[in-house]
Amino acid sequence: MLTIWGRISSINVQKVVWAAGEVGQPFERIDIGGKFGGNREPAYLAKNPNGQIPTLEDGEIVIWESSSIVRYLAARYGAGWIWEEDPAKRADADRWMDWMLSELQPSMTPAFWGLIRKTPGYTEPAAIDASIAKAEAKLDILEAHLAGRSYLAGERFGMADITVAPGAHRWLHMPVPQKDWPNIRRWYQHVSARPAAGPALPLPIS
Ligand SMILES: N[C@@H](CCC(=O)N[C@@H](CS)C(=O)NCC(=O)O)C(=O)O
Repeated sequence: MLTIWGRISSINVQKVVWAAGEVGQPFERIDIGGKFGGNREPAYLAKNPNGQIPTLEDGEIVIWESSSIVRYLAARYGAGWIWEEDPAKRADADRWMDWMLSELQPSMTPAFWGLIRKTPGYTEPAAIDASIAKAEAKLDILEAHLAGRSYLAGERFGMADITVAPGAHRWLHMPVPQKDWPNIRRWYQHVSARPAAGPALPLPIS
Protein backbone atom coordinates (compact mmCIF):
# COMPACT_ATOMS: atom_id res chain seq x y z
CA MET A 1 0.00 0.00 0.00
CA LEU A 2 1.38 3.38 -1.02
CA THR A 3 1.07 6.45 1.18
CA ILE A 4 0.54 9.78 -0.55
CA TRP A 5 1.00 12.81 1.69
CA GLY A 6 -0.90 15.90 0.59
CA ARG A 7 -4.27 17.61 0.30
CA ILE A 8 -6.10 16.83 -2.94
CA SER A 9 -6.62 20.53 -3.80
CA SER A 10 -2.91 20.62 -4.67
CA ILE A 11 -2.24 20.30 -8.39
CA ASN A 12 0.97 18.42 -7.59
CA VAL A 13 -0.84 15.90 -5.38
CA GLN A 14 -3.44 15.44 -8.14
CA LYS A 15 -0.73 14.20 -10.53
CA VAL A 16 0.40 11.56 -8.05
CA VAL A 17 -3.10 10.35 -7.14
CA TRP A 18 -3.94 10.00 -10.83
CA ALA A 19 -0.69 8.14 -11.60
CA ALA A 20 -1.18 5.71 -8.69
CA GLY A 21 -4.68 4.95 -9.96
CA GLU A 22 -3.49 4.37 -13.53
CA VAL A 23 -0.86 1.84 -12.45
CA GLY A 24 -3.38 0.08 -10.21
CA GLN A 25 -1.62 0.65 -6.91
CA PRO A 26 -3.82 0.99 -3.83
CA PHE A 27 -2.92 4.01 -1.74
CA GLU A 28 -3.81 5.88 1.39
CA ARG A 29 -3.78 9.66 0.97
CA ILE A 30 -3.18 11.74 4.07
CA ASP A 31 -4.43 15.35 4.13
CA ILE A 32 -1.53 17.62 4.96
CA GLY A 33 -0.59 21.14 3.88
CA GLY A 34 -2.78 24.20 3.36
CA LYS A 35 -5.62 24.40 5.89
CA PHE A 36 -4.63 20.95 7.22
CA GLY A 37 -1.11 22.04 8.18
CA GLY A 38 1.33 19.45 9.45
CA ASN A 39 3.86 19.91 6.67
CA ARG A 40 6.29 21.85 8.87
CA GLU A 41 6.27 19.23 11.62
CA PRO A 42 9.63 17.54 12.24
CA ALA A 43 8.22 14.10 11.42
CA TYR A 44 7.10 15.31 7.98
CA LEU A 45 10.25 17.37 7.37
CA ALA A 46 12.23 14.19 7.96
CA LYS A 47 10.47 12.73 4.92
CA ASN A 48 10.48 15.91 2.83
CA PRO A 49 12.85 18.68 3.97
CA ASN A 50 11.07 21.16 1.68
CA GLY A 51 7.97 20.98 3.86
CA GLN A 52 5.92 20.75 0.67
CA ILE A 53 3.45 18.27 -0.74
CA PRO A 54 3.28 15.70 -2.26
CA THR A 55 5.50 13.06 -0.71
CA LEU A 56 5.17 9.39 -1.64
CA GLU A 57 6.05 6.47 0.60
CA ASP A 58 6.33 3.03 -0.94
CA GLY A 59 7.57 0.79 1.87
CA GLU A 60 11.00 2.13 2.77
CA ILE A 61 11.17 4.33 -0.31
CA VAL A 62 10.37 8.01 0.18
CA ILE A 63 10.16 10.37 -2.81
CA TRP A 64 9.24 14.03 -3.18
CA GLU A 65 8.81 16.23 -6.28
CA SER A 66 5.58 15.46 -8.09
CA SER A 67 7.03 14.69 -11.53
CA SER A 68 9.70 12.44 -10.02
CA ILE A 69 6.98 10.56 -8.15
CA VAL A 70 4.97 10.10 -11.35
CA ARG A 71 8.09 8.81 -13.12
CA TYR A 72 8.82 6.42 -10.26
CA LEU A 73 5.29 5.02 -10.26
CA ALA A 74 5.34 4.67 -14.03
CA ALA A 75 8.75 2.96 -14.12
CA ARG A 76 8.05 0.67 -11.21
CA TYR A 77 4.42 -0.27 -11.82
CA GLY A 78 3.60 0.99 -15.30
CA ALA A 79 6.14 -0.75 -17.54
CA GLY A 80 4.59 -1.41 -20.94
CA TRP A 81 1.83 0.96 -20.03
CA ILE A 82 2.55 4.58 -19.05
CA TRP A 83 6.34 4.03 -18.84
CA GLU A 84 8.20 4.30 -22.15
CA GLU A 85 11.49 2.37 -22.39
CA ASP A 86 12.53 4.11 -25.59
CA PRO A 87 14.60 7.19 -24.58
CA ALA A 88 13.23 9.35 -27.36
CA LYS A 89 9.62 8.50 -26.58
CA ARG A 90 10.23 9.02 -22.88
CA ALA A 91 11.90 12.39 -23.51
CA ASP A 92 8.82 13.44 -25.44
CA ALA A 93 6.79 12.93 -22.24
CA ASP A 94 9.53 14.27 -19.96
CA ARG A 95 9.67 17.63 -21.69
CA TRP A 96 5.96 18.24 -21.13
CA MET A 97 6.27 17.19 -17.50
CA ASP A 98 9.14 19.63 -17.01
CA TRP A 99 7.28 22.31 -18.98
CA MET A 100 4.32 21.89 -16.64
CA LEU A 101 6.44 22.49 -13.54
CA SER A 102 8.71 25.19 -14.91
CA GLU A 103 6.48 27.06 -17.37
CA LEU A 104 2.73 26.47 -17.11
CA GLN A 105 2.33 26.23 -13.33
CA PRO A 106 4.39 29.36 -12.52
CA SER A 107 2.41 31.32 -15.13
CA MET A 108 -1.01 30.41 -13.76
CA THR A 109 -0.31 30.23 -10.03
CA PRO A 110 -0.43 33.98 -9.22
CA ALA A 111 -3.89 34.34 -10.85
CA PHE A 112 -5.09 31.19 -9.07
CA TRP A 113 -3.87 32.43 -5.71
CA GLY A 114 -5.33 35.89 -6.29
CA LEU A 115 -8.74 34.86 -7.61
CA ILE A 116 -9.43 31.53 -5.89
CA ARG A 117 -7.37 31.45 -2.71
CA LYS A 118 -7.42 35.24 -2.20
CA THR A 119 -3.88 34.94 -0.92
CA PRO A 120 -2.68 38.27 0.53
CA GLY A 121 -0.13 39.84 -1.80
CA TYR A 122 -1.64 38.23 -4.92
CA THR A 123 -4.97 40.06 -5.23
CA GLU A 124 -3.77 43.13 -7.14
CA PRO A 125 -5.71 43.24 -10.45
CA ALA A 126 -2.57 44.15 -12.42
CA ALA A 127 -0.71 41.11 -11.08
CA ILE A 128 -3.68 38.86 -11.82
CA ASP A 129 -3.94 40.23 -15.37
CA ALA A 130 -0.23 39.66 -15.93
CA SER A 131 -0.55 36.07 -14.76
CA ILE A 132 -3.57 35.49 -17.01
CA ALA A 133 -1.63 36.81 -20.02
CA LYS A 134 1.35 34.56 -19.24
CA ALA A 135 -0.82 31.49 -18.69
CA GLU A 136 -2.70 32.12 -21.94
CA ALA A 137 0.56 32.33 -23.87
CA LYS A 138 1.64 28.97 -22.47
CA LEU A 139 -1.75 27.40 -23.12
CA ASP A 140 -1.57 28.63 -26.71
CA ILE A 141 1.54 26.45 -27.06
CA LEU A 142 -0.33 23.47 -25.66
CA GLU A 143 -3.27 24.17 -27.97
CA ALA A 144 -1.04 24.20 -31.05
CA HIS A 145 0.73 21.00 -30.03
CA LEU A 146 -2.52 19.13 -29.48
CA ALA A 147 -3.83 19.84 -33.00
CA GLY A 148 -4.44 16.44 -34.59
CA ARG A 149 -3.22 14.56 -31.49
CA SER A 150 -5.15 12.45 -29.00
CA TYR A 151 -2.38 12.53 -26.39
CA LEU A 152 0.37 14.91 -25.42
CA ALA A 153 3.29 12.58 -26.15
CA GLY A 154 3.26 9.67 -28.55
CA GLU A 155 0.36 7.56 -29.71
CA ARG A 156 -1.01 6.54 -26.36
CA PHE A 157 -2.03 7.96 -23.01
CA GLY A 158 0.89 8.46 -20.64
CA MET A 159 2.82 10.38 -18.01
CA ALA A 160 2.63 13.70 -19.82
CA ASP A 161 -1.18 13.60 -19.93
CA ILE A 162 -1.36 12.75 -16.21
CA THR A 163 0.94 15.61 -15.34
CA VAL A 164 -0.35 18.41 -17.56
CA ALA A 165 -4.11 17.72 -17.52
CA PRO A 166 -4.46 18.89 -13.89
CA GLY A 167 -3.21 22.26 -15.15
CA ALA A 168 -5.92 22.33 -17.84
CA HIS A 169 -8.49 21.23 -15.24
CA ARG A 170 -7.54 24.15 -13.03
CA TRP A 171 -7.41 26.79 -15.74
CA LEU A 172 -10.62 25.74 -17.51
CA HIS A 173 -12.46 26.14 -14.19
CA MET A 174 -10.96 29.52 -13.37
CA PRO A 175 -13.34 32.53 -13.30
CA VAL A 176 -11.47 34.25 -16.12
CA PRO A 177 -12.51 34.94 -19.71
CA GLN A 178 -11.74 31.64 -21.44
CA LYS A 179 -10.11 31.48 -24.84
CA ASP A 180 -11.52 28.97 -27.29
CA TRP A 181 -8.76 26.30 -27.25
CA PRO A 182 -10.77 23.51 -28.95
CA ASN A 183 -7.83 21.09 -28.92
CA ILE A 184 -7.15 21.53 -25.22
CA ARG A 185 -10.85 21.08 -24.42
CA ARG A 186 -11.16 17.92 -26.56
CA TRP A 187 -8.00 16.40 -25.04
CA TYR A 188 -8.92 17.41 -21.47
CA GLN A 189 -12.43 15.94 -21.76
CA HIS A 190 -11.02 12.70 -23.19
CA VAL A 191 -8.28 12.09 -20.61
CA SER A 192 -10.20 13.41 -17.60
CA ALA A 193 -12.95 10.85 -18.28
CA ARG A 194 -10.54 8.07 -17.31
CA PRO A 195 -11.58 6.31 -14.06
CA ALA A 196 -8.27 7.11 -12.35
CA ALA A 197 -8.72 10.82 -13.04
CA GLY A 198 -11.97 11.08 -11.07
CA PRO A 199 -10.48 11.04 -7.55
CA ALA A 200 -7.62 13.27 -8.69
CA LEU A 201 -9.51 16.21 -10.16
CA PRO A 202 -11.98 17.53 -7.58
CA LEU A 203 -14.39 20.37 -8.25
CA PRO A 204 -14.74 23.15 -7.37
CA ILE A 205 -11.08 24.07 -7.67
CA SER A 206 -9.85 25.39 -4.33
N1 LIG B 1 8.10 21.16 -7.21
C1 LIG B 1 7.27 20.64 -6.16
C2 LIG B 1 6.33 21.74 -5.70
C3 LIG B 1 5.54 21.31 -4.49
C4 LIG B 1 4.61 22.43 -4.04
O1 LIG B 1 4.77 23.63 -4.38
N2 LIG B 1 3.62 22.04 -3.26
C5 LIG B 1 2.69 23.01 -2.72
C6 LIG B 1 1.25 22.59 -3.02
S1 LIG B 1 0.96 22.49 -4.77
C7 LIG B 1 2.83 23.07 -1.21
O2 LIG B 1 3.41 22.18 -0.61
N3 LIG B 1 2.29 24.12 -0.60
C8 LIG B 1 2.30 24.26 0.84
C9 LIG B 1 1.03 23.79 1.46
O3 LIG B 1 0.20 23.16 0.81
O4 LIG B 1 0.88 24.01 2.68
C10 LIG B 1 6.49 19.41 -6.69
O5 LIG B 1 6.21 19.39 -7.88
O6 LIG B 1 6.19 18.48 -5.92
